[in-house]
Parts: sequence; C-alpha cells; structure tokens
Amino acid sequence: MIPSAVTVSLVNEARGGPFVFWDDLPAACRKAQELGFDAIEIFAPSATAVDPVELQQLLTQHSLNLAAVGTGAGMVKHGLSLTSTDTDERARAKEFIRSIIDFGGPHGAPAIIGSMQGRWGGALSREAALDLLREALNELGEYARKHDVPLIYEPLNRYETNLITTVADGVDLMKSLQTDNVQLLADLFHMNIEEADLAAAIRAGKGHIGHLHFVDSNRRPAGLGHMDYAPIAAALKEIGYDKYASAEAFPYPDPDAAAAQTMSAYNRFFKE
Ligand code: LER
Ligand code: MN
Repeated sequence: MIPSAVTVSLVNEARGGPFVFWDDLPAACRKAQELGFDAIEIFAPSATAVDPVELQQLLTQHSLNLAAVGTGAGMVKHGLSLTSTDTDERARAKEFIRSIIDFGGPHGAPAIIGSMQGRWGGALSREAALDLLREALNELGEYARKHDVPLIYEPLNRYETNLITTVADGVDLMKSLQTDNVQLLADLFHMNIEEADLAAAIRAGKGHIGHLHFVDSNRRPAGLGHMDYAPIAAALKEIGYDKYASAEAFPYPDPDAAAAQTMSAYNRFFKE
C-alpha cells in the first residue's frame, strides 16, 4: 500500500515552483482531507514558521499525517549549501537542516535534502564535493535517528545539480555512507530527464527508495504529461515500496484542480 500526499509551500522565494498548495496551511489541510489524501508534505521557510501545536491540531482535525518536510528554503531563502567551500556556510547549512529535522521528526516526517546538496565546480572538484556531501549525510542521517525517522536524499536533474542525478548513482552514494539511515527520493520529474528507463531505475533502487515525488514529465500533476505510469507502478509494487507518493507538481491549472487531478491519477495507478 502506497499512501498519498500533497505538497504545501509556505516559502515566498519559491513562488513559481512545483508545489500544489501555497501559503495557507489550514486551507491546504482542509482541501487535502476533502480529496482523500493521507498526508501533506510541507516546504517551510524555517523550522519556526509553523507552530508545532497548531500543526498537530490541523493534522488531527483533518486526519492527515505529515509525509515529509523540505529543506530547500535553506538554499532559496538563506543561500546555504552543504557543499559550499566556506566552512562556516556548511555549518549553517547543517544547522538549518537539523532544525527542519526537529520540526518534522515529532510528526514522524523525514526531512528531504534536495537543492541543499549544491554542486561541484570552480575550486571544488566533484570528488571533494561528494566527500562533503557524504560527511553531511552521515552526520544528519544519524541526527535524524533521535526521531526514529530516516533522512531523505534526492537526486536532481542536471540543471539543478551536477552531483548525483540518477537513482543508480544515488544507490552507490547510499552504499558509500557509514550511516544506514539515509534513503533516496525518487522524483519522477527529475527521473524523466535523467533515466533511460524509469521502471528499471526504480527496480535498481530496491531497498533504498524512501519517498516518491509523484508528478508528470512536464512537472504538471500526474496525468497531464506523457509519463507512462503503469510500468512505474508495477516496478514500485515489485520492490515492495510502501512509502508515500507525494504530489510535488506545479499548481496547474490551479491548486485545487492540480490536487484533484493527482488524486484521480493516484486512484488509478496506486490505490489497491
Ligand atoms: C527540486 O527540484 C525538487 O525536486 C525538490 O523536491 C527538492 O528541493
Ligand atoms: Mn522533488
């Protein structure tokens, strides 16, 4: 069984980005429940932007879980990266991520490292950048244990990172870590750009995939692009994937319609 989730962004600097609901967390929770989602995924500007008591009340009131929390605001709002050549900036990047881990952890939600991974180039070689990334993932993966949640690492497409862009390279990275508490995020949009065969990539990720961004080839909601979901759903079933399918897609044509469209595709391909 793969539960469903839908994204909510509270980050002004991320406007135009691939998030279904925006700005109004209570309204997003109402709509998510109305459409039958199991959970929401929150992209917050900081760990203190959402009152934890209010969040718990909203989740309880609407019978929702918290699927995951994004850390990308550390990059888009605060300009931080885990692979910066500046030691102080790297420390602040880790501190920001620890705060987001502590925000999601009490709700059982893992934090996602996406754009915070940065990129190599200039004075920083690929190997040196990967060493910095490994060091951060080891440290933050172990930190997440205190909430009994994993840390989620997301390979991105080539226009967003030059570090790890495929699931197979992500698996190699996972195997090179000291911690076993980091899992991969398979984002179907990034995979559509980078993978030769999405279903094969998912099978190669067996045992390592801990979250899924459910979206179409053009980053519109599932069903509004040319993604072939049947083999993807079959591969997820084959590897025993039972974590979230979370809609990280443009609010196209508008947030409510995007969420409804996602739910209809979810019911078609993932509901058992
Ligand atoms: C960014 O493209 C993305 O997919 C997010 O999930 C990570 O910040
Ligand atoms: Mn994503």
